[in-house]
This record gives sequence, C-alpha cells and structure tokens, in this order.
Amino acid sequence: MTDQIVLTGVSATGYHGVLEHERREGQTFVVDVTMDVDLAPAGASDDLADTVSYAEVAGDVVALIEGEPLDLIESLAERIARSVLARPLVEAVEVVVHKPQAPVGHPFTDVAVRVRRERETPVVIALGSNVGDSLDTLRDAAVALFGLIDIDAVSPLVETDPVGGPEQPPYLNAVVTGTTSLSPRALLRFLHDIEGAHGRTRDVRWGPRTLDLDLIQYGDPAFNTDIQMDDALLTLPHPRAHERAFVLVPWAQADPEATLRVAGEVRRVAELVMAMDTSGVRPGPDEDLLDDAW
Ligand code: A4P
Ligand code: MG
Repeated sequence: MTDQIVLTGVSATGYHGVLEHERREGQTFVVDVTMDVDLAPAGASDDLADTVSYAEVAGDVVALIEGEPLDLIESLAERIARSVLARPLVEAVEVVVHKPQAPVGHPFTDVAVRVRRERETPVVIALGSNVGDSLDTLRDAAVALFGLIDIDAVSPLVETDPVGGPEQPPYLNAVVTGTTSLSPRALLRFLHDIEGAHGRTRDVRWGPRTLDLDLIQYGDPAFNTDIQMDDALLTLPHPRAHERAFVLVPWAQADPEATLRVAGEVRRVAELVMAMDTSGVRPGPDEDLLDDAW
C-alpha cells in the first residue's frame, strides 16, 4: 500500500458559486487533501526535505479558496489537485472540496466533490550496456520499463565508442521516452532495481557495465514543467546528458521535437546533435527492443 499524508478540514472563506450573493458575501469552503507520497526516505532521515510539508500544502489550499472566484467547486478541486501535484514528491492526490453552506434549497448537511489525479509526467530514460549480451540485456530492460512507465517511443539502437573511464568495449545505447505517475526518486529506485536484476555492480566510475539506466529528464522544459534538482541521489536534468552523443542521438531519433534544459536554457535536442561531434555513434542492430511487448 502506498504511503499517504492526509490533511483534512482546511477551511477558509471563498467567493465561489454561480449565484450573485455567493460572489458578494462568500461562504466557508472546507478541503481535504490526501497525498500519495513515499514516506520511507523521511522515515529514515527524519528530514523535512525528504517529505511534503503539509503546512505549505495547507497554505496553498487556503490561497486557492480565497483566490479568484470560480463558478464550480469542481474547478476549485481541479486547481487544488494541480497545485499539490506540482510538488515533486507527490505521486497522486485526492482532493475533496466541501461546500456546507451551498444554496441547495433543502435541508442538508454537506455537499462535496472528490477528484483523484495522478502525476503523468513525461520522462526520458537512457539505456546503455557494454558487458555480456548487450542486445539481450537492453531488450529485457526495455520490457521492464514497459511494465514501469507508459512508453511513448523507443529509439533505434546505436553502437557507440566509450566515453570516459578505462579502456572498454563499445556500448549499445538507446533512449526510451514515456510518462509516469512515479516521483523522480521512486522512478530512480526502480531503475536501480532493474540494473541490479542484471547484475549491475558499481566498481569503476564510467567503467564497463552490464546495464546503465539514467534518468535524463523529468517533466517537459518546453512547458516549464521539468524538475531541476541536485541532491545526493539524483541530479535533474542528468548533468552530462547535454554533452553526450550516445544519449542525444538516439533521443532525437525517438522524439525529433525533444527539448533539454542546458545551463538554464531550453534547447532543441536535434540542434544540440547538429552542433556536436557524433563520429563515435553508429547505427546498432536493426531491432525493435520492444518487439515482443508492444
Ligand atoms: N544519479 C544522480 N543523478 C542521476 C540521474 N539523473 N540518473 C546518481 C541516474 N543516476 C543518477 O550513477 C552514480 C550515481 O548517480 C547513482 O547512484 C545515482 O544515484 P551510476 O549509474 O552508479 O554510475 P555511473 O553510471 O558510472 O556514473 P554516472 O556519472 O551516472 O555515469 P554516466 O554519466 O551515466 O556515464 N560511453 C558510452 N558510449 N555509452 C554509455 O552508455 N556510459 C557511461 C556512464 C560512461 N561512458 C559511456 C556510457
Ligand atoms: Mg548511470
């Protein structure tokens, strides 16, 4: 079962409703917010930065109740849900907006709307392998990703000269794009699980590996919804993606319109590719990694 933070009965005066006196006099709105959040990191660290501040959420809810008057509590619930999902750690949210003084015309105790919204965030994941049967490994990894996110596109395979690290064999690389309701950290943890299932060990930085799964981007810079973060576990966007042809070439093939934030600026991936040395990137085996899964 998913961990949750439950905030109930946040109330304030708002001016929502279709009747003139509702707009003039206002009334009390009461909001319950239930957030799906992985609480294990905060449970272990005892650090507020690892969870969602319910005080901040309550503040956002009050601001929306007191803010721009809307005709419907449905719209208010939707706006509250969107504001809660803007917090990177929230995977899904249920919002209930009560309007106990609504003009119902009959005795009643309460009327409420309840909406549940899940994060559906675009994500870009880069795959690489240069140890063992790389084609087989990448096929398995793509199938595992198929079970983890809603896949939009899988790039063609590219064979690439190794970048950095000790002398090592060439890599097979590919990029998968899709959407997910997982938070960035939860997604990274699943990526590590998939790497682990393929015997990935971490001995030499940039050394040879059975399987590397990097989270390149979370959200969409074209809509300013990309998450930018840098902590001990996760840096977004991936700090080296913009200079790596083995990531950008297959990504641009999978999504010709893709954009990436580079030093704060939103750039087209296809243009970054045109400006870089791609001599170390060649077409790989002509295989659809998800042939069996689609
Ligand atoms: N980490 C932080 N941010 C991220 C992120 N956005 N995605 C942390 C994934 N992981 C992220 O990664 C080290 C730590 O980075 C993780 O614990 C994670 O919490 P790792 O996968 O253990 O180690 P790594 O992959 O050796 O290090 P790094 O720095 O991620 O290397 P890169 O940049 O992934 O490069 N040449 C070719 N041709 N093709 C390749 O695929 N890959 C690499 C690895 C080097 N050269 C290559 C290729
Ligand atoms: Mg990596």
